Amino acid sequence: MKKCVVLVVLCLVLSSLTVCAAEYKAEYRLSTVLGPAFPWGRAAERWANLVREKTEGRINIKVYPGTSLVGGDQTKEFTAIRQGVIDLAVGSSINWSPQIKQLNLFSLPFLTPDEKAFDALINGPVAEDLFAILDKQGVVPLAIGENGFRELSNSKQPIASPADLKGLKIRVVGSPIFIDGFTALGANPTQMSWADAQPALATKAVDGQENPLSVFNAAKLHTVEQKYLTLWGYMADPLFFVVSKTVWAQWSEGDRAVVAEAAKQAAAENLVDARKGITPEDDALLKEIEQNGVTITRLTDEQRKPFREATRPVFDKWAEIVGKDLVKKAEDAIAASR
Ligand code: X2X
Repeated sequence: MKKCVVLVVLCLVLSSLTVCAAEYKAEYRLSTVLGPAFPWGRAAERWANLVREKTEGRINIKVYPGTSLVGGDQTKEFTAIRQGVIDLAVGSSINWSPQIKQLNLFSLPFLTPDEKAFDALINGPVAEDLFAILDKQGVVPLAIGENGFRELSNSKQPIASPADLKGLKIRVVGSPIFIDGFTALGANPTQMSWADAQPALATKAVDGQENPLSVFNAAKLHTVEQKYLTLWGYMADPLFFVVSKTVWAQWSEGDRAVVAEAAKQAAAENLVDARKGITPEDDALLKEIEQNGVTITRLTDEQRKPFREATRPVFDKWAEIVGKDLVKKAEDAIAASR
């Protein structure tokens, strides 16, 4: 009799384990644009490793950089999460803006003056609103990190005024707000994926691009003719750590908590990583870029003004698209951060 009870219990345990195993996938696919040479890719790896460790391998996440799950077309990443092609992502607001117009908030030219202002956006009521929007769109948002302030580089000349930008062919990212912004500044913007951008710079098919300094340096853009860099800080793109709702529903309550906690930890570490070496206290990354032969132009507030004025109509047009209330909330949060 005793033996029988033991056997029944054993069967129950085993069958529940089998059910568990059937519900969890052997591998969960996490999409990013940049790989582990960059803060962005490191953040994704960190998230995956923390989850693997803390779930004792129950949730096994593999990182797919280069948005390889959507053939490198980063503007299709968000749709692919909704369609179940991608299980998790650490994604930039810029790449998801074609599907979620409110994410263009971060791309409004010169909305966000510095990291303090950026922090006010990713921590307060603005982030809450955006999380609610993402949730409605079919993903579970868990944390926000940062790609970084996007600075302008080119192969032709130092840029200190919109006139210097005139006619330059600039590679821009997925959302049409960038076409509008660079057109307003007199440049000739052309949209392409990150994968296409590097060969286009190398062959001088385009003159310039804009990306955070950590990306500029790790991608060695000085080796693809990018000799001039302007620090204008016209926007920074956040990175959203999300899980597909379908996948989320498969996980136990306890595992969800682990995934959420790990996302928060990876995002907090990413903020430190993404900002390293580009502050007045620690400018090691900037020095390295200069040592690579790049001329850096640092815009003064006065020099930034004509850029801001030229892009104001773009700001106003896109504030309507984003939603006036959300923009007002963002402006209030930034003002309070001063
Ligand atoms: O494509 C870019 O420029 C990048 C890597 O910064 C983004 O994915 C937004």
